[in-house]
Amino acid sequence: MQRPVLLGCKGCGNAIVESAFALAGVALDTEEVDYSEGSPTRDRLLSVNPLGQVPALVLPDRRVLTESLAILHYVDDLAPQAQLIPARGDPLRERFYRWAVFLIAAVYPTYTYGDEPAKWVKDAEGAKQLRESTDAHRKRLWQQIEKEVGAPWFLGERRSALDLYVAAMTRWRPGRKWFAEATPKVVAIAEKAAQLPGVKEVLQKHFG
Ligand SMILES: N[C@@H](CCC(=O)N[C@@H](CS)C(=O)NCC(=O)O)C(=O)O
Repeated sequence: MQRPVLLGCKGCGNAIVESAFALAGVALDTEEVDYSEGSPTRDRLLSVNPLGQVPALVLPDRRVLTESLAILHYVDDLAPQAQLIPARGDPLRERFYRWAVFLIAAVYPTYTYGDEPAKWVKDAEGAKQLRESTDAHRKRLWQQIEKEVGAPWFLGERRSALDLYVAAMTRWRPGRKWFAEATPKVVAIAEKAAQLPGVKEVLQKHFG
């Protein structure tokens, strides 16, 4: 049977959805692309996702799914036993969505605009400021999350895909040392999630 193909790059957000596939035991092929301007694989990525972002999933019938949360829904539909998203009627469902969308809509864009700030502003001084302001904003967002998380998982006793976001995103800027000092509860969740079957191997592959 043909498998879905996940376009992504080493250490990128595709690690989150790859972890979900692994945890759910759903077979997947991966394809390495580099989203940078001028890269030899950028045209391929744009042909799948005109936004030029990963993760992007191509289903066996050629339908395309972009956006990590949409892809997680696809996996959750195939394998609800993986406990990625609290089901309808579960009182934790609203909390799940609040914080999943917070991670995607508030935290993730600090990278979109901060990773390569020169793309968005006129000069080097503007780029420096944008990098600094998005880095500082991200720290405030994570500190807000630190006040909200449960234990041992983000939602408390119940595991969810939020733990997979945290496991991958705490490997990004501002770096593990900052997270350990400023957000120890978040890091405890990340470390626990990194031991989940399948997830461990995916994180090892992406982050060493
Ligand atoms: N909202 C998207 C964000 C995806 C995203 O920003 N991915 C980064 C890599 S981790 C990317 O492709 N950056 C390149 C760009 O934005 O041009 C999601 O949740 O999947």
